Amino acid sequence: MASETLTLISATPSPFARMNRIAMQLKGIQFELQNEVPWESSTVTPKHNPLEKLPILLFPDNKRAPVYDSAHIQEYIIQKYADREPKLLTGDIDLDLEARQIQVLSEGMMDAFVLAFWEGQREEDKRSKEWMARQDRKIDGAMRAFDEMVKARKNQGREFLVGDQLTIADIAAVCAVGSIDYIGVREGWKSKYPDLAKWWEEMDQREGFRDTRPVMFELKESVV
Ligand SMILES: N[C@@H](CCC(=O)N[C@@H](CS)C(=O)NCC(=O)O)C(=O)O
Repeated sequence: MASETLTLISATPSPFARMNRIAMQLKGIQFELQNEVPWESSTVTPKHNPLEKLPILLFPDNKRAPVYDSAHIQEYIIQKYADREPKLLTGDIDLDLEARQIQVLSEGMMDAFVLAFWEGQREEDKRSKEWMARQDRKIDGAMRAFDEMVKARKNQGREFLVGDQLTIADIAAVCAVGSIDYIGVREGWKSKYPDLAKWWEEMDQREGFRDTRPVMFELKESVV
């Protein structure tokens, strides 16, 4: 397994795929990045995932079924490359459940962000204010929750969200907060949550994080 090259179907701005890119880079897993625009008709995502979403992990000669959903790909990486450092989980059941919970929160925030983004792309009179407000509440709720976690950990003198080493929780939270920062949908978030901002900025400089930051792509087809 160590020498095989995997393929990650990704999109340059995708915070979901970024989670997997960081984990694979840190573990030294060989992979090729196949960048796609998943909303365009030419995308190959429906061939590999009935949900038509990326990230998707593909295997040489298709010897294994594609693995999709960012959190599930993290699980695959952790389980199948358990012998490689960093482990990205702590080995303690309760702490690891906590790490996975933070990953769920991050993924949910990114999902809400994507839904709000597309709603905002509709013509003004076709947008649902209620729907946008619902997604905005989820994003703001998650930002508040991340800020509270970071503050609590800071008070305990801890650098990471769970345990004493970097885990999938830190990776997921950095990618989720990074998507908000990158698109600029929450101007002033850094002054509203200074502890979260400081933690995020430091984490975002780390190996694996600094070279996977989002890059916008050009969308040529209409989506909504
Ligand atoms: N929950 C999924 C969400 C992935 C997702 O929304 N990916 C976007 C790209 S950033 C996508 O492929 N969207 C295409 C679509 O929704 O049809 C995951 O964590 O992998």
